[in-house]
Amino acid sequence: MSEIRKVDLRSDTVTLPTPAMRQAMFEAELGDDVYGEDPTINRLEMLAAERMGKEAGLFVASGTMANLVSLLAHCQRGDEIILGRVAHIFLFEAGSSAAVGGIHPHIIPNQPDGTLKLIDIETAIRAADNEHYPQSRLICLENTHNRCGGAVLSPAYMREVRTLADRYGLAIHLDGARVFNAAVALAVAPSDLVQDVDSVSFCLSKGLAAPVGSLVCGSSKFINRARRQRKMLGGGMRQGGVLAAAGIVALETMVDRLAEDHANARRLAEGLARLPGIVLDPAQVSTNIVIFQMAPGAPEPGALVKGLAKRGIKLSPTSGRGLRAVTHLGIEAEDVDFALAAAQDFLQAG
Ligand code: TLP
Repeated sequence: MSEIRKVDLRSDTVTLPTPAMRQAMFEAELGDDVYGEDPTINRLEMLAAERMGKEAGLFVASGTMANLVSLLAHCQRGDEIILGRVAHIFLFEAGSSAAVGGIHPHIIPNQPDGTLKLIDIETAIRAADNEHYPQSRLICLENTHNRCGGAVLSPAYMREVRTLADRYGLAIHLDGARVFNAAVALAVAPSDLVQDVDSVSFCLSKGLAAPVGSLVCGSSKFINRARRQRKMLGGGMRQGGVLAAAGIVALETMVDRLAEDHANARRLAEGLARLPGIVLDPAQVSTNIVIFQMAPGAPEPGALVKGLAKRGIKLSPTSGRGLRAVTHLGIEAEDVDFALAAAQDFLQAG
């Protein structure tokens, strides 16, 4: 009996470290990071800062921790952050900024392209001299935008938000969990995409395929504050160079191949858009995330997830009638075609 093919499209977080990463982990030079003495972590932090065009970097356990230490380093208790209604920080980080930092989220609509309208941001900014209000402190953006189907924010848009933020004395944090996908899609250096933000977080453990870890980058002063917050959260890394070693391989060798994930996502989107009952505009897919809807009257998203699981394919429901499929290392064009054939089979046969 031939083995059933497995195609896991739930997330790019499911990627496994490459043989080169495992080798680098095995050979990593280590020390105690809480004394600042893990040479591999120090190297990764410098490399990350250099790629982002910032003064310093900080290695943390996850994207969630990267965002949290950033927000804690920017804000005091009672301060307000302005962010999109479907921002990852708002939807999927267990309310950590409020729970841990006493930070008040002020959510405004995300446009389908992941942006926040400048007028909406400006309207959300509080008058600084009115004691009734929390103090507006920070604008949070996300690039690529997860819930907006991997949408890419352009350097020109970032510049506009910077100009607005400067008028009101606000800082900007970018949740750049997938900022390398954005950079590859736009064919620009990541530093060009983040030059107008005060802090950026990005993940090694998504499309870049490292096993664990994220970075925060910003000014040296900001990173010193973030390092203290990381310590407070119990995130000191000790001999974490075993993980950082894989991160260095990720940054040095895994960025350019993200273009393959984008091509496969486009292939998947074009195929899905041709199937009955699926609502999707493939032109909206510019990176590795495909979000689509089941039309009214078509099977429920949960039924499609189950039907595909039986055929060896995993994807995730989002909300309402939505579903998400993510391409990544290990997903080839043939896997996409296999998933499309299975979806067609399910939609025809049930
Ligand atoms: N996103 C995960 C899930 O949490 C939904 C995924 O599968 O996409 N920012 C953004 C934009 C993210 O997409 C994620 C992870 C994070 C932050 C958090 O990263 P981790 O999972 O490392 O805490």
